[in-house]
Amino acid sequence: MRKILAERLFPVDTLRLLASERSAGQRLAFGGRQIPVEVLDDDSFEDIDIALFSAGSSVSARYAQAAVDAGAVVIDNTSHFRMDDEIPLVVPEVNAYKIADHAHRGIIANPNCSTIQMVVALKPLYDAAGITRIVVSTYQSVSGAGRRAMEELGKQTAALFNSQEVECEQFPHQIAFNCIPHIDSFLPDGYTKEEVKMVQETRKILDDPEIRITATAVRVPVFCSHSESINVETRTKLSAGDVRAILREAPGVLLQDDPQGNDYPLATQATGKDATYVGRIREDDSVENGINLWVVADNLRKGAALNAVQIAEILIRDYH
Ligand code: 11C
Repeated sequence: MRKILAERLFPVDTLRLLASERSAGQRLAFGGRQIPVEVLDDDSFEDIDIALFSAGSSVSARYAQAAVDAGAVVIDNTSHFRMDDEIPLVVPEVNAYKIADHAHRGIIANPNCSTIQMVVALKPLYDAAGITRIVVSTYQSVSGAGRRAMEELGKQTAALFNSQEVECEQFPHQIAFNCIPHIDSFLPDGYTKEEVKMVQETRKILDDPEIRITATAVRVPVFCSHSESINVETRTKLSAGDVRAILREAPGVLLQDDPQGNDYPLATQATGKDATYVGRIREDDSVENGINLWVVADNLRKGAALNAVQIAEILIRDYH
């Protein structure tokens, strides 16, 4: 978030960094200065206009209201408020108009990273032809599970090359050279919470509770950027050429679809970039109006920090 605020020249007057006792006293760089980390408490938000929360659901549950009470607008990166009917769930390229609804509760929710890149790619198709059904399988990088998970992939890879035992702490199984069909916890119906988030959040953001959606979320040994295979059924027919023409003009999307030239979205190339990359566009002849897409985005940028900062940019541009 600090990096993206600085890169985009966000007009920051004062930046305060709030965290737990454990991090207090550290100094972190911003705008050529070293800013001390302070301990978060109920009085932390005096004179704050925008509070970006990204410290887990329990912290948002405990402190978001304190920020609102002090006069700040909260942009929350956790899942805590996402499905609350009074709280807008926003991806600026898709439903920026919903930012107006922050007036009700003073909070705007940032969706799950896997949802964000899917709706950026699908909204233009939804507007052009309607969407009746989505089948999505994800290939999610370890950075979605945090810094320690990234370290675990590195350590396991090194251990395997040195014929040493692999230790598993962040994932239930070895992640190096493996794919784990398990992200977040399992629910009684056999789906994971990550999969259910993709279903529920997509319906809320596209404002269409009728869309049939099913998801399979898989962790893969990639450090950064999530990839998704998306099969979509539209209400009216779109050819692969139509989809390319629509997505070429779509906000936030970069079309990368030249399979003959071996050119298609890749996690390694999307990392550090802001766009949602779409390629491998094909008609699915097994159903009447089917399209297949391969969608890749940097989960830490568009999937999290960038989306939050884009919301903040619209807030200060249009609402203050
Ligand atoms: C992952 N998508 O890759 C998750 C991380 O609801 O904000 C983000 C979880 C969330 O593990």
